Amino acid sequence: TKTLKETLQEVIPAKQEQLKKLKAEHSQAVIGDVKVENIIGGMRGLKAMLWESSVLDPSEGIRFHGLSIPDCQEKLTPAPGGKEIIAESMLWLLMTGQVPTTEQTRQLSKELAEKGELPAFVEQLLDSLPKTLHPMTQLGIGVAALNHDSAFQAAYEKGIKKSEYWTYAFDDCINLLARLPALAARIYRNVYKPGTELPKIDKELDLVGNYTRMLGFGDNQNMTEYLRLYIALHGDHEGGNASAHTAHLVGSTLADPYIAYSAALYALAGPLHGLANQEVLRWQQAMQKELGENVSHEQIKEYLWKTLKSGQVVPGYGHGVLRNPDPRFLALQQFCESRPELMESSTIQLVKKTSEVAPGVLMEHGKTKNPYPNVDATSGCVLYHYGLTEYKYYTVIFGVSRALGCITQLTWARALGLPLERPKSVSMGALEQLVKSS
Ligand code: CMX
Repeated sequence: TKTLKETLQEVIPAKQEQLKKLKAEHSQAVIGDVKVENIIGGMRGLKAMLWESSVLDPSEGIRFHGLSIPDCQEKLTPAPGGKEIIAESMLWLLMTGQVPTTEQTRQLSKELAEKGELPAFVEQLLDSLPKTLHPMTQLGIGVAALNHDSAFQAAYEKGIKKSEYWTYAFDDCINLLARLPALAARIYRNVYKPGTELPKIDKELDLVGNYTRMLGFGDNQNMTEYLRLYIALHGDHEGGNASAHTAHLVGSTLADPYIAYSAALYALAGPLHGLANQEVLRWQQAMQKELGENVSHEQIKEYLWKTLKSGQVVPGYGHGVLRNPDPRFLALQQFCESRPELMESSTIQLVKKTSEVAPGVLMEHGKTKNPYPNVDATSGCVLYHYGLTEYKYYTVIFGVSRALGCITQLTWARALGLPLERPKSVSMGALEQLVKSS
């Protein structure tokens, strides 16, 4: 059986050829206009970067190399005894564009488990951080510190050819992913369960199986399966979102994958992006506290208006690209609906009821281009139900997941020899001149 790296080695030349042809034959072709609204509107809608592993369609949502979420649920190998997509099979698909065999998936699980231990100095570094420091800040620090052992940085210092960049970047990427569960679980233990024993990595388990065990939820097969699905679904969402774009931008300076991904984590830590899943739980809990049990749709509607009138956003709703309910939201809801015990949870019921009322209220409010729920609207409530109630930790789980897409891009950007990213900025005065002369 070929390893992931050997498979990549086989698929890279064709992609390099495709890019070469695009450059040679179409470099000057015009594919769109730049409007003033793109420049002052956060570059929405501007097609300005290459990203191979997934494409986000505004109405139907994400596809990974052409496969929708239901396609992936049907085709990608689950863990032994499980049903949900696992990180390894999703990574293989993202990296190579191919659906891996069960044997390939298991081999990758083994490789990740073997590489998963943290260097002692990183453990000490994490243990020395104040417990009051946000878990996302801690994760970014831990990931950046792993660059102590960066193969890419060492090779670059020694002097390597551009054509060799990707193999060192790939090795760093795999080591980074392998170590994320131990890193993220250590932060959880330090902050929320001090004094409890962190289990060692089980070489027979998949990445997320190990992560769940290290968090202390390994006995709960439902939680393990939920986290497998959660982590596979949050892995990649094309390139323009803030975390993915940050990893790509920083990586384009030839900073090694660890620091590039550390930077991406801090983009993920903003409330308009990944931190929204923490915000949803915080907001829903405040709603529950104010309104009590058995909340009616009418009461939720009033609470939504109160949030909007106080000038805040409704967390978990809206999207920069999507214009329909997020299929990741639908897949997580489906997970709940297939388990009656989840549907009885008051937290999950409240999230569901909110999703039935919020689109109408947001439409009436009339600002957001997308009144529907995004994945963050529901991702936290299942964690909460299973006992992972510390919602300031939720974005760390997103951070373990988003590595899948970012390390894929970091590897491919080096394999394709993509250049330093450096768009042109303009001042308002220059923009006025440009408008006059257009
Ligand atoms: N609640 C209230 N107002 C909202 C809103 C929401 N959920 N979503 C958008 N709006 C407002 C915007 O703030 C903006 O208002 P202003 O004109 O006053 O600035 C207006 O509607 C237009 O925004 P938009 O074009 O529809 O949305 P953007 O592309 O600018 O922003 C996003 C997208 C996600 C930041 C925004 O919808 C939002 O803030 N949502 C809540 C936070 C959230 O759930 N983020 C997670 C997104 C998914 C992820 O990345 O994880």
